[in-house]
Amino acid sequence: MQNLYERSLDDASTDMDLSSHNLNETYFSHAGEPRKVSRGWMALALVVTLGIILIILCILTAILFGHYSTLHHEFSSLKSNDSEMKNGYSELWKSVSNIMGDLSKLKDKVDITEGSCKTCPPAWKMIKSNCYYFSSSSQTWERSKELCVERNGILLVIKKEFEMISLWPTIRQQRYWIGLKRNPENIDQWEWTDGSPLTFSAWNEGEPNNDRDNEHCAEVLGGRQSWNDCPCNNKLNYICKGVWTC
Ligand code: 2F8
Ligand code: CA
Repeated sequence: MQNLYERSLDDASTDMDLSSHNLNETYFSHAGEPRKVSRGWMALALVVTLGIILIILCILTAILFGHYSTLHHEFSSLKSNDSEMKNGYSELWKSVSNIMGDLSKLKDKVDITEGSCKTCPPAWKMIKSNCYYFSSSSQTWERSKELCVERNGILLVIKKEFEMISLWPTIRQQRYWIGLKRNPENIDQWEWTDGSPLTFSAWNEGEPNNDRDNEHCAEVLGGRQSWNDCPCNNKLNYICKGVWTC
């Protein structure tokens, strides 16, 4: 004889069996053995999907690598073009500078005492029929030389003393670079920027002294109406001379 508690436990157990049976019915009746096949399909599908993803990744990597190689190649050729252009530009610049020097020498042969200019470009000064540009900004010696060529002139080359004398009133107390530099192969030898040697000099007393072995360019000292050697990297104002055109 079961008591009420035992009966209700039995009922509950029967319910659980039933629901478990139902579950088996719905899950295993159709699945049963096929349950294993289904897992196999899922695994296969997973492998296929992963395979496809892997292939897509490989293709994308190959495409990206292809793009990278093309870009790298283009970048390298741009870089080499750039350096070729820079070399060409610097060669061209040297040629222009040399031509300006040759013109200056040629002009010296033509002009005995004075220049032949009737007018000068704006900001240039006419002195004894020559045109000169007295800069208002200061630059290194090398940059001053370039800037004079850009202005169709030459960093001041003076072949005769009377020309130097004609410039002092305009130079006044200022210091300016002139186109005179030591020959790098023989530092005791001074050369004008047109390549010609000194034909006269106006060195200040005790100059050129090559202070600290670092004074390879020449300046005019307006206050002393003479020349001094000083470091080429110093920044000074500069004087250009119109060479061929006025
Ligand atoms: O006393 C002359 C001497 O004066 C300066 O050096 C102290 C000049 N230096 C510069 O202008 C940088 C020297 O060139 C000059 O000889
Ligand atoms: Ca000096």
